[in-house]
Amino acid sequence: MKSYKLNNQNLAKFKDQVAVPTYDRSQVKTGIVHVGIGGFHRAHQALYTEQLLHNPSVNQWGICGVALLDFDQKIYNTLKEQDGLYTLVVKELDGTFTKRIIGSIVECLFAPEDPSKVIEKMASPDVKIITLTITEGGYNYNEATGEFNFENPQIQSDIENPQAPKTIFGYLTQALKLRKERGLPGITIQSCDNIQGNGHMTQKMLLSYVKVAAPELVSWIESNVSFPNSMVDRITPATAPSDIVDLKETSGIEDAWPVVCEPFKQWVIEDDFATERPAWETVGAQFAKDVVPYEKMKLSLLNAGHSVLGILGSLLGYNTIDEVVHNPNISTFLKGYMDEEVTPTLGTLEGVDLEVYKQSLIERFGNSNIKDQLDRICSESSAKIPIFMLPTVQAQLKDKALVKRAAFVLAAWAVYSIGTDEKGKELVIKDALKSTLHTKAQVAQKNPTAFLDIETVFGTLKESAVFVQAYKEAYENITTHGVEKCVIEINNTL
Ligand code: CS2
Repeated sequence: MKSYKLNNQNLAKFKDQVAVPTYDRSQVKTGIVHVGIGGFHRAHQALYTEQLLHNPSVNQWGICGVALLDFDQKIYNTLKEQDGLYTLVVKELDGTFTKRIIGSIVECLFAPEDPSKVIEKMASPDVKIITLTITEGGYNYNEATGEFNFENPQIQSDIENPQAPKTIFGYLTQALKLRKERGLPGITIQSCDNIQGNGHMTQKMLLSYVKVAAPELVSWIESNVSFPNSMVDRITPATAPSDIVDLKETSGIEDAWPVVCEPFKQWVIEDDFATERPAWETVGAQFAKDVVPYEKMKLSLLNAGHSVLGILGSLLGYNTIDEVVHNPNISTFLKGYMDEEVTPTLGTLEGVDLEVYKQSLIERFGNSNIKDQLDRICSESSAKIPIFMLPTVQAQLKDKALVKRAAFVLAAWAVYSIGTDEKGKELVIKDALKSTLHTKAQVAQKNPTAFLDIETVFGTLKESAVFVQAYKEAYENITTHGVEKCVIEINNTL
């Protein structure tokens, strides 16, 4: 099949192959600045917004995608080259692929190249919402103190050089300063990261920073900026080189960075916007008064479920989530974890059938077309575990209830952090705390609880004698018998 580069000029060539934007992109104004244009944003919010822009009366909600870190240069260059266009490939359960070219990212900025452009854009009167996918670690939260981490050298640099920020907190502060000085209306800052109370977290962290960096701004923010919580969901594995080739060969689209994802998607947003907001509910999102229960359910079942499968599966030598969940011993273990250690902490969730939800997760994890890599799941575990798993452990400990499976997974993480799987193959570990995890994991070989000393991850968990006992037992068992035998034993006895 003849193929063409994906860009504005060639867009019409693809319309017989896949869905393309049929609205006039040149007429779309930027109403949203989004920071963090990775796969998840492009599979989720940018798609909802794409669908919205097909409504002829909507042209004010185009997205300006901001690449914040040096590391993000590649996606910036790609999107710039492609006029912001990219292909979303949904890998259906039956093995077919549904493809669609997305045009909702109408502008792109690379922050390290020119910070002032990003600050000006965030301060533009047309921009009503700044959305974020900056990852769990991006919020600069210290698990040990429960506070903002002022020790971070980048934060110190932002305080000293406010005009050339490096972190999201520096950018937001400068932009809000301009908005206040120019007498502009308030703005909404909406987190789309996997964090319990992600809006509250953004608000708390930003205000902590502003109190030190620009105290005169605090009361303006308190009265003019809103921080809605939201629950976001769509499994989006990393794009594989074969996805790029496949798209070119089957649809004639030369896209340097398409996004692949599962069919399921969900977005529940707290209806708390400072000014106008897009009618995302017309394209499948839900607006709710209180999203906290939905967030809790999703983080502690889906995301924690991923971590369980990722850590155990990596030690067993698997590569993708579907492979692990198709091992019946592991899926029974996961089901036990969900039913006996997570469900009791969730209370009643109005309008949600938890049994159906848990079953649907096992099915989604089992989608063998999307090949969700364990390396992706286990990356940055030091930021994920405290959010996905530890609140559940703490709640269970408080109720004097079961923590055995969670303790087992955390002990397995300590073994994983040594750096090789059970067959001796090296593990690819990507984590901001990689060297600390590794050092503690090595000490843990003689003294297993040394791993729990990492306070920024575990907080005060090691003070629980009940937990420590379960963890130590699990550690000994894993290193003596291997993960699978232990899992079978737990499945048979609990
Ligand atoms: C995953 C998430 O990163 C992870 O550990 O659990 O990226 C997950 O795929 C998404 O949150 C799904 O909505």
